[in-house]
Amino acid sequence: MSHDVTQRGLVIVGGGGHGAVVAESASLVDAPGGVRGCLDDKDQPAAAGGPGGLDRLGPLAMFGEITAGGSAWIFGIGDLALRRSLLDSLPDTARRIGGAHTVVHPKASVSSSATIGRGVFVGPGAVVHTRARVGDHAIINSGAIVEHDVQVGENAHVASGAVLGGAAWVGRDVLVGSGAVVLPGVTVGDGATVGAGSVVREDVPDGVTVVGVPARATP
Ligand code: JB2
Repeated sequence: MSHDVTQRGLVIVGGGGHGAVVAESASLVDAPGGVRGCLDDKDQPAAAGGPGGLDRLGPLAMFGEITAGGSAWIFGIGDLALRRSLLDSLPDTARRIGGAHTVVHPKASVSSSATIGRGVFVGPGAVVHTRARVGDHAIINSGAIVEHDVQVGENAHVASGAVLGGAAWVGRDVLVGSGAVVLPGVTVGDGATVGAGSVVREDVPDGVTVVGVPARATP
């Protein structure tokens, strides 16, 4: 096991199921220096070991060293609150971004007029359309559709099969659950959660969870 943070290679921050997906996707594209391994608190995280398994480089507490050392890295963990707290543990914006590396699966489709931030993961079958803007560290997961002129905030997660209609606006740290639909032009505020399969027809305030068809705030 190596703890040399200056080594080349992409570090996956989190070694569970999402880490495995991000690592496999990165291995199919041009990750700088290949995939070096993962950080995880478990000695034997799910993404480690076995054929094609990741090396575990150390615990999540090494995140600061990894970013300060200039390693290329990407979050490989789904928990948005944990991702946010790791980002906020870093001293300033420059270090937050550092070597954050974007991975776009080769079977995703991203418009040439879309803007994709740093540290973003775009999964297989996802579509990011004309003039959409995707913020740093966001996840556009497998089969999600981000329509034209949509904005997705920093560290938001558009889960598998979700659809964001044209010019929808999704804030930072938002989870849009699997298969949910946000109708065109609708705003989902920072830190909000949209339950899986919901259909969001009206704006969602910051921090509020909505579920159902049509989506309503949970009490
Ligand atoms: O505080 C923690 C924590 N500390 C370390 N909270 C959570 N949730 N996980 C923590 N970990 C490490 O993250 C665990 O040791 C574990 O190895 C990893 C989480 O792996 P898991 O497979 O449980 O979840 P995931 O984040 O990789 O994937 C979730 O999000 C994806 C986007 C799942 O819900 C997936 O189904 C989903 N596709």
